[in-house]
Amino acid sequence: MRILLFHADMLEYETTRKALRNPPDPPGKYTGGPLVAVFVSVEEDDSPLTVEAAAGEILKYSLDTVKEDNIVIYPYAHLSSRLARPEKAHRLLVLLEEELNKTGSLKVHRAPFGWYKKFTIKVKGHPLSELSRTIKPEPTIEYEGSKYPLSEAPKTGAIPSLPGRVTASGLLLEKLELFNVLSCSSWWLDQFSSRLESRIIAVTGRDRVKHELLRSDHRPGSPLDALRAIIELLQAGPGRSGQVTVYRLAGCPSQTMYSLPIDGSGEARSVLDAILHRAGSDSLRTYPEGELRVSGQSFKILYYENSSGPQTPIGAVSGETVILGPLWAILYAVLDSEVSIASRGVTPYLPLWLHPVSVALIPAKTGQAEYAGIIAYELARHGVTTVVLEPPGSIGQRIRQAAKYWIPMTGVVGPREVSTGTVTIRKRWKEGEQEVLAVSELVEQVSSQLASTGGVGLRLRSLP
Ligand code: A3T
Repeated sequence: MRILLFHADMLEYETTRKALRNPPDPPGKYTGGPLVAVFVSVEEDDSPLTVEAAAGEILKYSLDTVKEDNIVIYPYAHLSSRLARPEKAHRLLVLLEEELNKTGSLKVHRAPFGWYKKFTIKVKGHPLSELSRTIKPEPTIEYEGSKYPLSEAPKTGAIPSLPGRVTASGLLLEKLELFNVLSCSSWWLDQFSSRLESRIIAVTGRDRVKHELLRSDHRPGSPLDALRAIIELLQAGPGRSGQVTVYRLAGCPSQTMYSLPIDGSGEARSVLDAILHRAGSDSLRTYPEGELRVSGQSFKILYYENSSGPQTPIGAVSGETVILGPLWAILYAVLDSEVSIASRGVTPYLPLWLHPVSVALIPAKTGQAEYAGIIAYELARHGVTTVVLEPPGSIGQRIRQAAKYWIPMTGVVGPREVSTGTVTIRKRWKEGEQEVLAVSELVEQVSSQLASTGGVGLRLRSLP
């Protein structure tokens, strides 16, 4: 999201004509001041989290910097070349208005969306009266009193060691490169958790997901510990019926938990099924004796189970609510189910929507690195996170490197691909096959598969 902030004596606008066929807001005009005018371009990868961050910036500017409580939000499609589609842009601007109104101490006006407008602004002209900000969608995390963007948060032993009850394939898990990556890098965990979150949003169809950062000294060592801590906080907090809540423990991404309402439509079950995409619902069980009592309320523990019996507790169920998590327990379950499938000789894989990196591009020689970079840029622009694995290393070595990380799609580009504008693609879930795709076909295929879960779209030079 890009914003321009103006501290002005006066703003006057009037809609002139429609800029969209069906503008979501009626036409209108406004004259007022003094005020803070916020010109906003909503960008493709913005989310409610971006809105939260933008509201924070606007409040800081208005209340602390220029001490002005009159705010106009002005949709302005000219600050970015990566604009969000109108429907999403409008939704997020309405959300921004609501966020600002939450303080209760501001007068907030939102100018009509989807119209051409004539406007006059009289900017005050003092040094801080014009400001521009780029708001990144990345959430921040608080750790030991300081705020960090998630990707720069201090690495805090990301996944705790295996809990008492080791899964049948637990030993195998520790041999997995992917598992080792997960246990030492919070980048991967953060990416997993944001994808899981997008999936939850996609399945539940709710775009109003609430984030709660929990300040707690508690670093739960077992999933049951973590569940108990979340339930206690849930009970202490205000009622949040019908809402999807994502709880993060400060500085500890692996402990992220999700609370979902069950409203008759089996949403939580669909989310779980989607997560354990090949294991199926019969791998998730509650047991009569598996009960967690917190302040008199009883929660049934939801276990992930494989062929050797109940394994990791993956959540708790009570009344109208399902609590899923912590994140690391969910990941254990997913990896465990894939590894048991792998023990039958099938290649394990994560669904495209869950894996933090969708495509690995492998230029055969440095001569094709630039072409690979262009494809990576195109993919990232469409929300597809891509890594380019450049030489040194033979093609085979680099294909194996991508495979160690279970990257769902690998594309090799050599001189023939460069001259024909194509990529030779291997898909992890279609072992032994390869297909030659035009770059546009690849972009279309991957981005449409990711569309329902909102890709992140990063371009990586090496694997974090
Ligand atoms: C104008 N002020 O810009 N972010 C913000 N606004 C958007 C977006 C987006 N991603 N997409 C569409 N109109 N709009 C006027 C000028 O006078 C809105 C916004 O109101 C924009 C209009 O739709 C056409 O793009 C043109």
